[in-house]
Amino acid sequence: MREKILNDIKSALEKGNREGVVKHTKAAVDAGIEIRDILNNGLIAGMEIIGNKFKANEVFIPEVLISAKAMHAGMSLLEPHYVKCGIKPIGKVVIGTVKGDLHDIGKNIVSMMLKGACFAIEDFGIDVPPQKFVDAAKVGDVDIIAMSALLTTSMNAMRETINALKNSGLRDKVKVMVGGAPITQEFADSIGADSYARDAAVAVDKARELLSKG
Ligand code: B1M
Repeated sequence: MREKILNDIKSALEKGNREGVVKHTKAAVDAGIEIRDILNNGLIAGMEIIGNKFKANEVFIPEVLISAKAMHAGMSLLEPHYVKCGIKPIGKVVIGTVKGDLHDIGKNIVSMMLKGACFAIEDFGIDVPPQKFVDAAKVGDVDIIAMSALLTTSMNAMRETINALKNSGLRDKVKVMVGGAPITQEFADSIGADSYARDAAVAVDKARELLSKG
C-alpha cells in the first residue's frame, strides 16, 4: 500500500500531472504514511527521475517546469504537518536562492523543515542579490542567513554575499549557512561560511548547532 501510493506520486510528478500529485499526496497523508517518507520517497524521488531525464535530454525545460509546479502543489499539502510550533520561535533565519539562480524546490524544503523546527523564516525567494541579505542582517534580529544554489555558475554569489557582509561590518552579527546540489563542505569552508548542510534534515541540525554557538 505504502509503496503503491509513493509510486503513484512519483509517476504523477514525472508526468507533470499536478492533480495526480495532489490526489496521491493527500492519499498518502490520509493513509498515515510518515510525512518525511512522502517527501523523500514520493516527491523528491519523483523530481530525481525528472532530473535524470533532463540530464539525458529526454525531457526539456517546459516539462521540468510543469513538474516543478506539481512538486510545489504536493509540498504545500505537507507543510501544515511540519509546522506545529508554539508562539515563540527559537531563532530567525533569512533564506533565499542566490543571485542568478531560479531553482527553489530545495530551498523551499529547507525553509519548510526549519519552520517545522520552530525557526521564524523570512523567505526572499529566488535570484536574491547580496545586498538584500546584507540589508536583512542590518535589521538586527536575524540569526542565520541561509543561501541555496543549484548552479555551478551561481555558487560564487554566495562568496559575494559573504564578502558584502564583511565589507558592511556585519559578518560577525550573523551566521551563514549554505547548501544546494553543487555545494560541498570544502566550498563552504573556502568562502568562509559558518555551516554547510547537504540536505534539509541536516540543515535543521546545523541551524540548531549555529544557534547554540551564539
Ligand atoms: Co535546472 N538545472 N536549470 N531547472 N534543474 C539543474 C540544477 C541541473 C543539475 C540539471 C542538469 O543539467 N543535470 C543543471 C545545473 C548544472 C550545473 O550547474 N551543475 C540545471 C540547469 C543547467 C538549468 C538551466 C541553466 C537550464 C537552461 O536554461 N538551459 C536553467 C537555469 C535557470 C536559472 O536558475 N538561472 C534551469 C532551469 C530549471 C527550471 C526553472 C526549469 C527548474 C527549476 C524550477 C524551480 O525550482 N522552481 C529546474 C529544475 C527543476 C532542475 C532539476 C531537474 C531539479 C532540481 C530540484 O528541484 N531538485 C535539476 C536536476 C537535478 O537536481 N537532478 C536541475 C530537487 C530538490 C529537492 O533538490 O534542490 O538539490 P535540491 O535540494 C536539496 C539539497 O540540495 C539541499 O536540500 C534539498 C532537499 O533535501 N539544499 C540545501 C538545497 N538548498 C539548500 C540550502 C541549505 C541546505 C541544504 O542551507 C541554506
